[in-house]
Amino acid sequence: MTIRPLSILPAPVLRKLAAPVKTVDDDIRQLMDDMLETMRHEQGLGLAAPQIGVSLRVIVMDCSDDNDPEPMIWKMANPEIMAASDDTASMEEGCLSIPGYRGEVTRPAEVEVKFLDEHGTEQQMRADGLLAACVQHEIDHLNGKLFIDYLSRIKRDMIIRKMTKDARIDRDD
Ligand code: GNR
Ligand code: NI
Repeated sequence: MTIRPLSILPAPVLRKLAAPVKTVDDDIRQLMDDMLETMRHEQGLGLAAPQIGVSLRVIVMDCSDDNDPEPMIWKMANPEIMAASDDTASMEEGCLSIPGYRGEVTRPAEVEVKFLDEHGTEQQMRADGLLAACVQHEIDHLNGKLFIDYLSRIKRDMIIRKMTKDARIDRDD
């Protein structure tokens, strides 16, 4: 397993539509494991392939918590939201690709997601709470969407402006 460098806003790969995985083969399994290692290294709850510069529809998550001893490690290719609840939940979100910023995001409280597991077998999962927010946040990444797109235009533009300026300063070092 390898820790891979993160793509940070305004990296163009974060705004692209990621391509579907054709076959879940050893390369995809390697990608999933690298993503899990990178996510853990960065102390994130989830990671989408575009965040390490790979424009493919692959996400990983580890939303294990103290109340629920069951490990919640997920590796998904081509995840799709099949159903979403009408009732919503708000959560303070952050993103490893937008370090230093957080914002309140409102999303469907419960979702059903269809995906291919690391063996290429079709699976379905039902999520609520933090896991529901996380899986929707990761699937958004595959569609070039970021949590800041749910904030007010003024907040979003402020974050983009600051991150773009920081990127320019970093390049000039
Ligand atoms: O680490 C993360 N925390 C988080 C908190 C609330 C909702 C979603 C997330 S995902 C984020 C890691 C990340 O950027 N994944 O794309
Ligand atoms: Ni993110």
